Amino acid sequence: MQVCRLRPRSRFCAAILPVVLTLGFGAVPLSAREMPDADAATATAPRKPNVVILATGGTIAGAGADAANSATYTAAKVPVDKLIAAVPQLSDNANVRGEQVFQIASESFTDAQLVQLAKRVSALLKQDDVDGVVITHGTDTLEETAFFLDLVVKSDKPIVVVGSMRPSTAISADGALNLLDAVTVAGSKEAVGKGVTVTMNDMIQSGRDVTKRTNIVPSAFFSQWGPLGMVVEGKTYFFRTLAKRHNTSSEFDIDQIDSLPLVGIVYGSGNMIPGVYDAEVQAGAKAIVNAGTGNGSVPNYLVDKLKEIRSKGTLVIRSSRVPDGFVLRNAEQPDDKYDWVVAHDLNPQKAKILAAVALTKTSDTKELQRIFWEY
Ligand code: DAS
Repeated sequence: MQVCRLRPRSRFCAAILPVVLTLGFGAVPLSAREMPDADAATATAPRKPNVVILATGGTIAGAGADAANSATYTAAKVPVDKLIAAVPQLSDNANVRGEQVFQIASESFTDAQLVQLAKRVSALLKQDDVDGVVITHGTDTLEETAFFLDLVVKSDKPIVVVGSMRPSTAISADGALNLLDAVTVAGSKEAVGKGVTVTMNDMIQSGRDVTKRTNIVPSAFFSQWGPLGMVVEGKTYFFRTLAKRHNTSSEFDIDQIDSLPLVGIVYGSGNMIPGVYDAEVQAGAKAIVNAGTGNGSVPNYLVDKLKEIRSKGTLVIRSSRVPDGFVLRNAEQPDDKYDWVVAHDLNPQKAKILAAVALTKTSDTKELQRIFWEY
């Protein structure tokens, strides 16, 4: 087209040039800089994140007899490939694949299963082709699993634990959107380094802080220090970060843990039974979390029993049955004098998880107390 180069404004060139450019365009390798915007965008668009869904059971995999059954159903029925197939939008934001690790209601989780799950999460996140992991889980002990993974998986890649309060067969089931939100967070760069999260009811909760506060409604999960953020229509919005050590800043590593020491919990009330503590020690408990009344109070008729089991080597950790606030050391009880540990703001079930993890490294009460301040 030497002619057009010389007289580009001629009628002939004006007519022929677009045709030549169009015909030739496909054959001429243009750099992204020269491509029209649409092609440049495609050429430099970030790849979709690769997210693995580890299914363990729970209501999110539950099925009820009737659409009106929002609370009467059987948990842990639907397999992971059906969970994924039921939400085709999952592939909008990520490349997703699933593994069925367990198929149980989460009240049945054992420490051995916690360790097995954490080892699988850790192994997957070491792979360069895995950007994040989602764990579908029953809601009953979801908070313990999320906290455990927060403590022992040495990766900053997003780990998101998700459940549902209604089975997929119920009217206004919450599982599909919770799962979509979980995959969004697991694939988001903003979630890197934020600790293990829990996506329920549009909220992004910290696995360390969150607890199941109501046992029926979709808004069941709550963190007394507030959620980390929200996930809305495929986007994550973070408004705070976790102040406590977690994942890569944790001193604990699931690759160095094969089992967890036994830790018991005794729930505080009036007229308690001292023999319960002896039974827990005889059953092998290395620590007992005392879910005391008020600020972790211990009845006067139990103080000697707790001092006795401490003197025989069992750790005593004062938590509280009161959901919010935190247990003050040396306030209601002379913890220094009795060599007891306080659980700070951790509820009894989370204090049990942290105590078990800490006991894989130390049984020194000063070290234990440091760990309860820092995690
Ligand atoms: N039993 C409950 C559980 O598996 C059902 C649920 O809420 O997920 O935790």
